Amino acid sequence: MKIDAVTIFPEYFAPLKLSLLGKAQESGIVEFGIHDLRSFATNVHNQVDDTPYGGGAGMVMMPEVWGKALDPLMSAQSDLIILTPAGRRFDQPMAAKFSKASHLVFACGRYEGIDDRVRQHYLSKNHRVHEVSIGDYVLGGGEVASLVMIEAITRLIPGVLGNPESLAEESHNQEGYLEYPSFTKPQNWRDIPVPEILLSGNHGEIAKWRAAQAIERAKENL
Ligand code: 6GU
Repeated sequence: MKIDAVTIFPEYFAPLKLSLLGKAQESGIVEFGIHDLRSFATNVHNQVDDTPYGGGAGMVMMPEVWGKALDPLMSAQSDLIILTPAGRRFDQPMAAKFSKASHLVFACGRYEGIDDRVRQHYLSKNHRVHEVSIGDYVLGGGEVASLVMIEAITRLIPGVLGNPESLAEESHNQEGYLEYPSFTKPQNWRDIPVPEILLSGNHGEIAKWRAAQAIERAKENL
């Protein structure tokens, strides 16, 4: 999979070198391209935003610079993801769908967002365009949201996780991300023992107990 991101803060994407994502890149399963939006600015001050038509607070990112950045990236294989708190909420099923894509382009908005004609233009050229949010809170920009999405998506690509069984087990529960509580050594820690059932070796009963615990935990965290 190829993943491109366009941003005025390329340094935000330094963590892509680490851990799972770093290894996935080294092994050639994913390839990242990080592009500095400002390098596509056309005016002398490298300005990428301007005041909104119709008035109001904040600044809006200008379409011309976004067009220049995105045109060379977009092809028939591309899904354009525009990060915005007004977008559709990112979840595990969406991550699973994007993990089957061949090319993702993340457009990281800052300020009050990107001139809407950028979205309209790529839609009109028959590209797949998605406005996505990662949750009901407002971030300073789409960079961190992109990182969240990239991590959730790439770990679902075959070969990225060292142990494919962890993926298989996750998708066992229909939600795909409901989890039971986990325990490891020692058997007793600060007077808290590991639940007896987990030491029983009875895999049928353990599976039942874990399913019940997962539901209990989900209720508590509602
Ligand atoms: Cl994608 N962008 C911004 N700026 N804030 C957010 C978000 C995205 N998702 C949740 N909050």
